Amino acid sequence: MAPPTRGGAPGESGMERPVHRVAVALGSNLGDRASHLAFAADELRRVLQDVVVSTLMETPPEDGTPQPLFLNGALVGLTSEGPQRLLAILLDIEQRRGRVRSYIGAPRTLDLDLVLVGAMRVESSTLCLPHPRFRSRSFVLEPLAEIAPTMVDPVTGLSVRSLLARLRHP
Ligand code: PH2
Ligand code: MG
Ligand code: MG
Repeated sequence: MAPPTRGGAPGESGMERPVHRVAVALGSNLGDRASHLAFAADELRRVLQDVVVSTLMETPPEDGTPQPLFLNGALVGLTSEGPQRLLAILLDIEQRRGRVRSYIGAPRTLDLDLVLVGAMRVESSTLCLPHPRFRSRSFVLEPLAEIAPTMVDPVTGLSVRSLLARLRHP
């Protein structure tokens, strides 16, 4: 895979794709949760540059049937891959950790959600960007605010820090 460009001086072809900052939400509530999340971070370090991983936090399950506590975190990194390719990479990592989709919202060994890809907005049958529910999820905003407080939601124009403050003090 060609290394991503960093903007600024173009290379010989002048056709490099732009680099964007990506935010991924990490979750697990089945099996060895910490090891599933560590696996995901290791795999994502192979495809993203300058990866930063948040503290992991145990959180009660939100909006679903009663199920085990989650271990949640967030990860940011740089890439020139497009969103569909990133989604395919995340789904592949989930599968290699034994993710089984028995029903919507089922407990999962590993859930990797694409939250933000730079300022991109995507609405396809397979992918919505920004993630449609991340603004109301403290288990996404809290760890993300720790590692990327100034990252901006292109829909509201608010930073992750502001989104978290708004969620805490509506
Ligand atoms: N993920 C969900 C639904 N509910 N609750 C917590 N605490 N953590 C999650 O990662 C989570 C959830 C859907 O993916
Ligand atoms: Mg999810
Ligand atoms: Mg998911």
